[in-house]
Amino acid sequence: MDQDRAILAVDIGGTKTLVALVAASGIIGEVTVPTRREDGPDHWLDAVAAAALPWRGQFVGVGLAVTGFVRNGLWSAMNPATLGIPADYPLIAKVEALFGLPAIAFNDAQAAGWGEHALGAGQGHDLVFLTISTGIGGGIVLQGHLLEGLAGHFGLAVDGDDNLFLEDRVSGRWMAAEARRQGQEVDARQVFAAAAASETWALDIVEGAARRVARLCRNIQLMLDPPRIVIGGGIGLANGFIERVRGLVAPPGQVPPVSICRAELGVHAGILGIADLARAKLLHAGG
Ligand code: BMX
Repeated sequence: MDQDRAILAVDIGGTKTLVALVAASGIIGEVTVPTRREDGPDHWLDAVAAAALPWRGQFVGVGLAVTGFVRNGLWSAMNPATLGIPADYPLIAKVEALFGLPAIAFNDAQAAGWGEHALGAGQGHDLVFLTISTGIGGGIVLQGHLLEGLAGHFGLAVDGDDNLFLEDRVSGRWMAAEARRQGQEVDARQVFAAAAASETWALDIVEGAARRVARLCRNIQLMLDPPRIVIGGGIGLANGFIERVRGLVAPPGQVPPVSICRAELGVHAGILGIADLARAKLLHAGG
C-alpha cells in the first residue's frame, strides 16, 4: 500500500513551516506552524516533531525543504535577515536522530522547482521556479536535472550600487517595512488588500516589487532561456502579482519575453517536490 511508503515532508520557510505526510498518491495530511524566528533550529525541529506526532510509524523517511543553503547535510543562512540559521547546523544528523529514520534536505525553492517540474506547471519540461516570499528563492531544472548548491539564489543578487540584496527590496518583509516607513502599520497581506482598493501608497509598493521581479525574469531569460518561469510563494501568488510582473517584463530585443506562469501546486510545491526527491533517493533501493 503506498501509504506504507509515505514520507514526512517538511518545508521550513522564514515565516512558516509546513509539515505533511505525503504518499506517492499525494498529500495525506498537513499542518502549518509558525517558524518562531527567535527560537533557533533545535526548537524549529521540535515543533516539526510535535506536528508529526499523529503520523508516527506511518512514514519511512523525512524530506526537508529549507530556506537557506544545504551542503553535506549542513544547513546555513545565506541571508540571516530571511532566517537566522547558525552556520553549518547539522540538519540531517539532528533529524535522523530525532526520528530514527533516513532524511534528505534541499533548499526550499529548489525542492519546489522540482515539484513544479515533476507534478505541476512544468509538465516535465525545464523551468526556472521563483518563490517570492520572506526572501526570493529559485530552483533551476535544466535538461531534466535539478541544479543544487547555490544555483537559483537569485534573491541574493545585489541590486544597485548600495549592495543591498534584491530580496531585501521585494519580499514580504520589505513590503511591511516600506509601508511602515509611510506610516502604515500593516503586513504584506494588508499591503495587497490596500493595493486592490487602489490606495496609492500600496500600489507603489506592489508595483516596485513587481518591477524588480520583472527585471529578474528578463535576466533569467537572457542567462538560461528556460521554456517557462514558474512563480510561487506568498507574495508571488498574491492577488494580481504575477499579472503585474508579466505586464512589466521588457522583451529582450526582438524576441518575445519568457512565458511566466503561476505555480500550480501553490504552497504545496515544496513538500510535494521534497517528497518526490526523498522517495527517489531514500526508497530507490526498495523499488
Ligand atoms: C533567501 C535564502 C534562500 C531561500 C529564499 C526564500 C536564507 C535563509 N534564505 O534568499 O535560501 O530559498 O530566501 O526563502 O538565506 P523563504 O524563506 O522566503 O521561502
